[in-house]
Amino acid sequence: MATIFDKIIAREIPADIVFEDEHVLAFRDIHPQAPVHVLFIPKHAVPTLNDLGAGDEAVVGRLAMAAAAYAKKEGFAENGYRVVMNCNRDGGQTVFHIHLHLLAGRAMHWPPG
Ligand code: D5M
Repeated sequence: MATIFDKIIAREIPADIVFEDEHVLAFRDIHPQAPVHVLFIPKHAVPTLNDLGAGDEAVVGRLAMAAAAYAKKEGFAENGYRVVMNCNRDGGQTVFHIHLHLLAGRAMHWPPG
């Protein structure tokens, strides 16, 4: 089922896009939880982590590598950052198109809420 992220990929609704390549799109979260809060999504929609299958190894790998490259480019890689993927109800997932949250610009707490 199409989600709001498909509309962002299709440029049907606006987003503050910070990175794009053939497979990955990254844009600022509309409800930022840190000074830097960017979502990295695959252009090929997969609803949740549970739906990844054989041959999808690169899907999540590309998100992680794009996030790390962005952290280096923006200069906060050394101070550090957090990446999070929420899955289903107890994980707090609200948009069912997998996405990697990149949070930075403040010290993170552990355990997360
Ligand atoms: O995270 C889903 C995230 O998606 C949540 O932090 C808000 C964000 N979101 C929802 N709609 C938009 C639009 N239109 N632009 C940017 N960001 C958006 P989850 O892990 O599913 O809870």
